[in-house]
Amino acid sequence: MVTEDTKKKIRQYVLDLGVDDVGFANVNDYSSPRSPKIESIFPQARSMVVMAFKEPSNCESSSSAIAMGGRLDLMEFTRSCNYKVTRFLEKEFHIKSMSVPVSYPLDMSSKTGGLIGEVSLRHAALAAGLGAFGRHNLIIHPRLGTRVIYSAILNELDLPSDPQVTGDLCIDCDICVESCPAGALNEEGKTHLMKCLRNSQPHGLGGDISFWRKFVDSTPEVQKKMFLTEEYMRNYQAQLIGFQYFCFNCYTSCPLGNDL
Ligand code: B12
Repeated sequence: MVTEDTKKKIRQYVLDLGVDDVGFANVNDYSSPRSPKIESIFPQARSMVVMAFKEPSNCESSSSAIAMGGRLDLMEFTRSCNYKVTRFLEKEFHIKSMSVPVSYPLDMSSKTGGLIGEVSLRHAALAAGLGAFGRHNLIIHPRLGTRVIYSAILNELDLPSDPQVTGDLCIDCDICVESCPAGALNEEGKTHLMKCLRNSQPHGLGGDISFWRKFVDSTPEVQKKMFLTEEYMRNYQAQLIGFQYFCFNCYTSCPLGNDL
C-alpha cells in the first residue's frame, strides 16, 4: 500500500544522494499539452519522482568551456541519480520504473524537430510542487531560484502529488528579457525557439548544415582552409559532447535564489 511513509523513504534516499530537492506528482496532475501522453511511453506509470539539482556557478563564466563544463558535470550527476533512483524504486517496492532524460536523447523526427522532450520536465516540476513558471518560461524553484535542472522517474506507485506552489514566484523585473541577446523572450509566455537556438547553440545542427553547405560549394583550396577554422573545430567538439550551450543568460540573470 502506498502511504506517506513511502514518500518519506524515497525522499530520504534521494536527498542522501546529494540531490537538492525532490517532489512527487501523480500522473493525473501532470499536464503538458504539447508533450506525448505518459501512457504512450509507459502505460502503467502512476506517478513521477521529480528531482531538482542546483546548477553550480560555472554557468556565470564568460569562458564557454567552463560554463558548459559545469553543465556536463551536472548532467553526469543527474544521470547517475536517475539510474540509482530508478533501481531503488524497482528493488525496494518491486515495481517498474523508468527515468526521463534530462535533455537528450530527444525524438528527432519531423513531428517534433528535436524540440519536444518525451516528458516536459518543467510541467513535471510544476505538478510536483517544485516551482512555478517565470517570465523566462523557466521554472523558478521557491528556494533555489531559476538555476535548477530537473529530472524525473516515472514509476508504478500511485503516489499523491505534493502541494503545488501557489502564487507568483517571478518578481517581474524583466532582467531575463533584457539579458537575452536574441530577443527570444520578447513575447510573454513564449520562447522564440529559433532565435534562442541560433544564439545559444550556434554549433548545433543548424551550424553544422551551414558549414557543409558552404563546404560543398567551395574549391578544394578553400575546403582545406575550412577545416582549420574555429567554426569547424567548434562543430566538431559539439558533435563529440552533444548539445553545447553558448548562452545561459535568461537562466543566470535571474536574481532569485542565487545565494544557495
Ligand atoms: C527542447 C528544449 C529546449 C529548446 C526548446 C525550449 C522550449 N520552448 O520548449 C531550446 C533549445 C530553445 C531550449 C532552451 C533552453 N533550455 Co531547454 N529544454 C528543452 C527540453 C529538452 C524539452 C522542452 C520541451 O519538451 N518543450 C516542449 C513543450 C513542453 O513546451 P511548451 O508546451 O511549448 O511550453 C513552452 C511555453 O508554452 C511556456 N509555457 C508553458 N506553460 C506555461 C505556463 C506559464 C504560466 C508560462 C509563463 C509559460 C508557459 O514555456 C515553455 C517555453 O517556451 C527540456 C527538458 C525536458 N524534457 O523538459 C529542456 C529544459 C526546458 N531546458 C532547460 C534550460 C535550462 C534551457 C536554457 C536555459 C538553455 C541552457 N543554457 O541551459 C534555455 C532557456 C530558454 C527559455 N528561456 O525558454 C531546463 C529548464 C529548467 C528550469 N529551471 O525551468 C529544462 C527543463 C532541462 C532540465 N532537465 O532541467 N530548451
